Amino acid sequence: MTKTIVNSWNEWDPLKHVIVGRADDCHIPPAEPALDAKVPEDSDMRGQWGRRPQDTIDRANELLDTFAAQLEARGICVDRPTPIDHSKPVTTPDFHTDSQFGCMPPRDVLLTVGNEILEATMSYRCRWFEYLNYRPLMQKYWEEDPNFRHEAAPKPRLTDADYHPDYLSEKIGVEKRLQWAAEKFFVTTEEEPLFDAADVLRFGRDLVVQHGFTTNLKGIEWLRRHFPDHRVHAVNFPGDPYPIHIDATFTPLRPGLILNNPQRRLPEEQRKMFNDNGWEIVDAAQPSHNQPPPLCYSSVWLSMNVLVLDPKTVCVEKSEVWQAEQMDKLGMEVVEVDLRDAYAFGGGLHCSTADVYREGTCEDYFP
Ligand code: DAV
Repeated sequence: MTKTIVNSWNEWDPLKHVIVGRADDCHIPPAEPALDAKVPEDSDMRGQWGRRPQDTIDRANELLDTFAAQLEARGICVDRPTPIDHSKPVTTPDFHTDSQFGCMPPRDVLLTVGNEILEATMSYRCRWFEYLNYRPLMQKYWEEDPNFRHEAAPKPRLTDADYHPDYLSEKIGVEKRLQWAAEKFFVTTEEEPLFDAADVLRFGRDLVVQHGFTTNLKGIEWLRRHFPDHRVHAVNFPGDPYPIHIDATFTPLRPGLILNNPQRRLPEEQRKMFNDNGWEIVDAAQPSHNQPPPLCYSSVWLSMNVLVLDPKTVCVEKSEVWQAEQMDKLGMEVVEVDLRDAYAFGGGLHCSTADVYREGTCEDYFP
């Protein structure tokens, strides 16, 4: 008898098995082009690097462990990665960086499409070896599930040719950044295919991919050729001056309903597939906070970085009361999860997890 371990086609079918990241040994990596482009100009992180303070690691782990236990209490199987030593440098024939990032957040590295888990190329040098944190799990799934496809996208060179030097100046200013984002002039060049898994949203037969700092057009074309049975759609959100990862911008909750960040609206001409098929795109509620927590890369919009457990149930961060209220109005049962003190490690509830198994099959929502 064969056992199916890996199966997940979208962001909302009933979740049965998931990976939750760990904060162990997470580092703030030294400066490098694509990472610097994402750190807001007024951030407390500019110029800092090294291992994150132990008390923040312990606190984040406490919250991640509690989140995992909450999921398990709902009958969801939870796996955890095995941290490698992130203080080790990354040296290849093409580049060197003095430390790595961590084993958070798994959503950035692992893209689950059906019976496949694909390791993304990544676009930060400090994240080049991040997949190693998940290899023990990938090997286990591979041993136990004869249909599991474990795939890795070609490792990129990540030479200086991958990054636009214009983004390396200290002070660019938000106005200039917004203009560049509108022109789709991002920090990464088209030297070679680059993508982070968290730029991809799964809608059954359709994959919606954000073109931004961490995913370039060649990365999207690579995904198109790699998944020939899917339709792959490139989207971009001109209102975001630091566009990385789609999951604090565009959040499908169930078939027919998507939350969109009101500061990063999907351009009208990219809405056709949703409009034509009766999907509703609603503005997400305002975040509860004016500032991200200390030493955090992400924006306050982690408020909408929710984890959907099934089309009627969603995990929302505990302090995000406006987002929870909106979910309630949209007919979703809200599960509160305390995770804000782990945001600094790379993101919210969606980021901190990666799908292994959701019930359901590959459906065509945009026929
Ligand atoms: O709004 O800073 C964060 C997404 C993290 N995966 C933002 C995007």
